[in-house]
Amino acid sequence: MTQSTSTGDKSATERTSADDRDPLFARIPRRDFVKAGAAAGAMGSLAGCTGLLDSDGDTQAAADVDASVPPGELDDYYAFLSGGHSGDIRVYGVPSMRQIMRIPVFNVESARGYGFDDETHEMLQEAGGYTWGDTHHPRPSQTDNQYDGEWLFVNDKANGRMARIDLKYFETDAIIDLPNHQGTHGACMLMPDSRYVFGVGELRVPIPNDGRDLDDPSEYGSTLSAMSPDPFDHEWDVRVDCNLDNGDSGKEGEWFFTTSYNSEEGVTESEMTAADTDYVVAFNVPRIEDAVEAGEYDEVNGVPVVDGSEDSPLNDGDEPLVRYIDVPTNPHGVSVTPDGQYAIASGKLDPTCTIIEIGQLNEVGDPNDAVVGRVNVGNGPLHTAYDGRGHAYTTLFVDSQVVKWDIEAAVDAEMGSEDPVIEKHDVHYSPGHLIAAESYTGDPQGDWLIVLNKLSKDRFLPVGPVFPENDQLFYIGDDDAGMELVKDTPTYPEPHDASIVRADRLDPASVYDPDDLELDFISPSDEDNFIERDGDQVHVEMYNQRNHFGFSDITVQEGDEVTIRSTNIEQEEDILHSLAIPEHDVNVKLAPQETREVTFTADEPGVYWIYCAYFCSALHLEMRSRLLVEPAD
Ligand code: K7E
Ligand code: CUA
Ligand code: CA
Repeated sequence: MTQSTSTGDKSATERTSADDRDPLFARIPRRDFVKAGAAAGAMGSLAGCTGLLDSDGDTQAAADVDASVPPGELDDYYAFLSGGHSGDIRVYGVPSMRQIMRIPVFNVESARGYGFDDETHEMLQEAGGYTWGDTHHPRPSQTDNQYDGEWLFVNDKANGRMARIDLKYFETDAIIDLPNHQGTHGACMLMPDSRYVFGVGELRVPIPNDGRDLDDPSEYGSTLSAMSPDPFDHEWDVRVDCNLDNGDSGKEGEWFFTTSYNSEEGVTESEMTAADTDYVVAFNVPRIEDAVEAGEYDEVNGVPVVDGSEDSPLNDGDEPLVRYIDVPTNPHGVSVTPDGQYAIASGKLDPTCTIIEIGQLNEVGDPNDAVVGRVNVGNGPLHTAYDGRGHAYTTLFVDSQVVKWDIEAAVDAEMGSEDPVIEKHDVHYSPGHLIAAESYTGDPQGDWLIVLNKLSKDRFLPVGPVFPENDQLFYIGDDDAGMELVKDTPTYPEPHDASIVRADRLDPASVYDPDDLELDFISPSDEDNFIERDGDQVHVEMYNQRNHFGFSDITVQEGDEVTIRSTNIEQEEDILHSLAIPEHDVNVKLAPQETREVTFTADEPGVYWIYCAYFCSALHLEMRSRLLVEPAD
């Protein structure tokens, strides 16, 4: 292991920050910490401004990096963290690590009324009707290998689904239930332009899973599922016999990579760890498209399923559909370097990362010839991120460390060498993913790195037996000083992965555009506001604003099915109302200019106060109407 020392005289321009790269970035008020820190270093006034190893072999703190964002200032980046079995997405600011928002995806969430109004309720029902999911891999859409601010896609490992989040509104707007695999784990788009969204099937099952082959695991399989991003539609599947785990895309619109830890096709842990090697599975997307086009598929559950198994006839010949590359037993993460040259698989049970040269996969012959390097990084390597300066950063779950290593040095070194390792830094504790700013684009920013630790142990005040996770922020912009740990962040369980996006790449709306909504805008005019009865169905349309709803009383009969549609007509940002009805499980969020509809049954006679749950003005408590439910005679 080598460690260079800092000269302590780095100039501001030598250090990388987002606003050095793009003048647009300067529109966001930000701290001047990088320049200030560098200037202080130049004056020699900072103690400990070195990356020297101390006697324990740990890296000492480098220059004081100030990651604070003072009151009134904004962060440089959005981080989108998956919520794991919370089923949601969390939005953080970086470098403050403040949690700014949560976006419910597969979970019902009352603060945002998600799953309560008719539209989101039906979306969740049509996607299976489950009340939870297990989000792991939030992936923002890209154009030309760069985040374009349009969509965020995320998997559901629990129920085999993929969801789309509209980054204009930071809302989940579509969910696809994938019928031919169970447990969608890896998730990523085909780069450079997000032409497909891929859901990677981890849990092998019979295909279709309809009761056949129950106890014949040799007949089980999994699929890589391809969806179009917009409209969000399921296009085709590729079937494989092994399982699939994590996934990432090449940069040229051709290859998509997944890992497989169950080449054995086993069902128990000992069976799944029996073989010395498993796979990186490389999918040739244009070849698969040709097969779909030529009708070379079986239709299963309404989806074209192309056979990509090892002995598929489609894998014979000059242009195999799917290539199986041997890697040491039970790998986990796979990610493609920013230049698109290599796919790097993390060994998990093996202390190495395997480097696959993507260009060589186009050569006919043994795909194992594409393995051009294998670096010994340490125990339990799970995931690898990039800084855009030729370094890889890999989490070591077992060693509770992050290891920084040199990619080209690893290609040049002997297989299994430790020499490419530059630095190891302790983390707290047992890291899963790590993510560097814009790491999986063509142009990583190279300043911030978040390490998502599974265990926090002693890092926070005790809160009983359910511990928070610990998301640790590192500054990685100074190769001489080394990685610097700047912040611990307790997180509600359990983020798996994240994406960090430069703030100026997004342009969220602060009020709704009524043209983007399906339901018609309800103005305060008399024609727009009415109560209509059709048999035992009552339809109400009414606007709302500070500090009232369109009707002060709504009278219905016991047993009526009531639909209330309402528009928040406020033009002013941040003035939300809601439509909450006690004892009816009704709770609809209404942001400015937003129209939503809710349907419920008025099954108990009595008086119910329709009220607003968002504190919207000094007369917020008085913003209410009566629902009068008359007894049936
Ligand atoms: Cu390693 Cu789902 Cu990417 Cu968890 S996965 S850590
Ligand atoms: Cu409207 Cu409170
Ligand atoms: Ca295995």
